[in-house]
Amino acid sequence: MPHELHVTDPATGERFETVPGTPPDAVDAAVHRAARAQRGWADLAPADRARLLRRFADAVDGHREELARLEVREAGHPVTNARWEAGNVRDLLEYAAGGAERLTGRQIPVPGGVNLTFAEPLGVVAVIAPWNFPMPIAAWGTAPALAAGNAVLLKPAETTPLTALRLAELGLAAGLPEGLFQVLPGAGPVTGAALVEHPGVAKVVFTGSTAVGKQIMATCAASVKRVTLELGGKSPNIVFADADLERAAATAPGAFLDNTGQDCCARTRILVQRPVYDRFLELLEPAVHAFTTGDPADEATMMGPLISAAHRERVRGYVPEDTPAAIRGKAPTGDGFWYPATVLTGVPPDDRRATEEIFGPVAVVLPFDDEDDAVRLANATPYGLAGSLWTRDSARALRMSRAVAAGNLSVNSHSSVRYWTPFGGFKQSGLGRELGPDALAAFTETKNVFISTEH
Ligand code: TXE
Repeated sequence: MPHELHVTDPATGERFETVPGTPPDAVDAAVHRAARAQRGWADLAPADRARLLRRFADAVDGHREELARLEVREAGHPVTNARWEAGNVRDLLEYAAGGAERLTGRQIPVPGGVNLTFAEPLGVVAVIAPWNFPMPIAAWGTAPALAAGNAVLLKPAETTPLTALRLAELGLAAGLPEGLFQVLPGAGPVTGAALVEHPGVAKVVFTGSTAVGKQIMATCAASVKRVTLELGGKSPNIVFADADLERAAATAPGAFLDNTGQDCCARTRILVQRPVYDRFLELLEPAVHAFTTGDPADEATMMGPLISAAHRERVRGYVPEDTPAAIRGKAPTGDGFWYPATVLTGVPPDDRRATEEIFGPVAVVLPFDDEDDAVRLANATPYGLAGSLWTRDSARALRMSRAVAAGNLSVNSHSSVRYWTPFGGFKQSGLGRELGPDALAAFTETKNVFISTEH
């Protein structure tokens, strides 16, 4: 059954483009085309693969503003963020190109012969991307997979197919072989499911909800298909009484409002040590109000709308806009999927607003007594993606870094993502790691070969 995707501007609610979805038989044809292209690609000298990936990176760089504007239109991201996102795709392609050149096997001494290992590409990789960071997350899977000699079939989210389609055009124009990197827009349960189930797909890289991630992992288990999962989060921002409180409060809004809270690393549980709890809230209030919300095309905008009307309903399901709040920012009214920055206090730590991923600009502030209490609260969710620790005591920072069960922690900072450091989740936040020096290893299979020298 053919299906269509309607692309809507989240800032105005206007539908401005319709994209045909990819039915299962077209997925099948795409897998076969990708498999053919992959064989030639894997046979290229690594330096030649790297050269083409660098050309692709240059093409992205040359179209950075166009890609950023497309992201503003279909995802509602502030234009300054969208430019960073397009730049991140370029950086990833360049970094992966270097990885292609350094990918080698090993020779391991054994008696009676020679033992070699080969880093073999997997074949055809499916990258299923979400709508919250459509370009970067697509590239996190695509760039290292291509660099390691694989073909990639990218399925963007229903709401954000346009930047992905443009990236595929740029890749082709930069000289990537036809069929090697294809974008298959479509509904998750149709196009996504067909990719996950296809026997010709060797690996699925999925970023999205924990519920769909579990389903995909179960389907992959049937054929032991490789899988990398980046799922949700409910990350803590832990502020100790000995912290630089001004800095902690000034930066806390960005850590849960950036991308309108639609960020798997969003620090939406702000844990504050009791003696500085009131003071922290006093400092937080003006910082939340300073987080300008409005037209994403405006250079000064820091927060745009939510992605869709349906998603806003989901956020409202947790926190209706008339819920009493300790701090509530201002958002535009009228058309567009607007929702104001919201800070809740007095929420019990086991309340679903304090434990489940809302994926909107909502944070809860919870008091704690000491390190043990902070660790207990920090770890009291099924998630373990990210977290921040604010303290001037470096021994405490290290103790806490070891005790908090999360894949990405930052001390006196909120940064969790750099393309050259590893990223991924503990517990139900995911499986495997992306980015960083080992990113290519997730797209190869180690083959061990022993050659006897006896006669
Ligand atoms: O996610 P889905 P949704 C979380 C966040 C959000 C919630 C729901 O809490 O509110 O998930 O968002 C594809 N087989 N995150 O509904 O459905 C789908 O088409 C194969 C966190 O948008 O998981 C899209 O491309 N694919 C997150 C992708 O999966 C399927 C980012 C993600 O969509 C499929 C996004 C299926 N059966 C949401 N069903 C993060 N980790 O950053 C759907 N898809």
